[in-house]
Amino acid sequence: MAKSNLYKGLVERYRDRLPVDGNTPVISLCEGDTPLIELHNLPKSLGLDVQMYVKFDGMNPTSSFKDRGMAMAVTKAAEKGAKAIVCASTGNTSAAAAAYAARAGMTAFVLIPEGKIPMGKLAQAIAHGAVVLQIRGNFDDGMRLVKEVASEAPVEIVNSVNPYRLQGQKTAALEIVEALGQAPDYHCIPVGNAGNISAYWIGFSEAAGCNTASCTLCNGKCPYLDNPMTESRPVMVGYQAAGAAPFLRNEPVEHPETLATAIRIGNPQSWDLAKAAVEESDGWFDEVTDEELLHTQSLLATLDGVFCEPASAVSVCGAIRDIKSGKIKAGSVVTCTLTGHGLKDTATAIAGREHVETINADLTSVKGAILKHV
Ligand code: AN7
Repeated sequence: MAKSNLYKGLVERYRDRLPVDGNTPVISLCEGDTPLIELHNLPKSLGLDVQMYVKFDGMNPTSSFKDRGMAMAVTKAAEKGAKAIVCASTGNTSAAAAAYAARAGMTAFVLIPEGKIPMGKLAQAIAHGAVVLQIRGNFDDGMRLVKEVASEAPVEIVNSVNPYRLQGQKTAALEIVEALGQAPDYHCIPVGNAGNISAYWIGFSEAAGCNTASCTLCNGKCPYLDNPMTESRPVMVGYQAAGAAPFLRNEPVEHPETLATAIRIGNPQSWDLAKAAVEESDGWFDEVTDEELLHTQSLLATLDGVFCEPASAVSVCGAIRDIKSGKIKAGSVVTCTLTGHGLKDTATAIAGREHVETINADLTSVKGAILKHV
């Protein structure tokens, strides 16, 4: 048989950069290899003098970036012979955990905050057969319980406190460097539990052959020092929703609130790693309001045809503001992660908008409606 060119997912793709060997049973749904889309109309219509790209990680198998980390975490759980995994989640982690557990023949237990995850994400967890435990509490309560229960029951934690999650997620940064042929000048990213910004920093650092304290597996001694893919690392900019912005307050937020439910998190687990990423890169954290992020979600969808979920839009939302103010310098290459797909949460996307006209089923009415708009 001819050699197959089938893409087999990021663990195979980056096997030499991930903690796997020939005996590791790789669990994959062909995650990764997501598009890096250059925005044309949005920067033009806002008069932004930068090259702006979005890494659309909503184009993963369960429609969020979580698949990258989950592929690696479930692969390592399978290697250990685990039968069950557990996570707390604002929705996307639970969807990914449910799907990868199904693929691995494991049971997924997911703890979600009651009434605070969108139907798309809940449907995924149910569809893939996870045991869905809705708790009377928020994500941070769930996270605490997951850590406690994992020491008393035979389950592997697959939240990003599991270092294999970050190893899987670093591959997004590697893909960006490969696609651009260099590192971007700035990388903008939504921050909730703060795993992803930490993972990108590991990836960008590895790509540039630099040490970073954030790389928890190589303990600050990068094995790729002699083999860099690019010369520089980007400035890392982390954006949070204003009602759930512990990095701006410099302390946990007890009652986080935002319409961007994915990042409704007050006590980020990767606090130190995310801080280090921002400090080492001369970057910063900032916050955007719900109104601003929903407006940006709509701009992306209507101007450039990219439909991301509300939490994802905070990266582009913050970037727009910082480009306008000159904090992000004119002429820069700016990449923004869009962490999840808009179809995850359709209710929030269309709330309060005049989106449908009802007309009679005759030619006059259809023609009249069209002529009104052109
Ligand atoms: C769309 O699913 O924490 O800063 O439990 O779903 O790495 O936490 C989701 C997080 C951004 C924040 N965008 O990433 C969960 C969960 C979307 C997300 C984030 C999340 P981290």
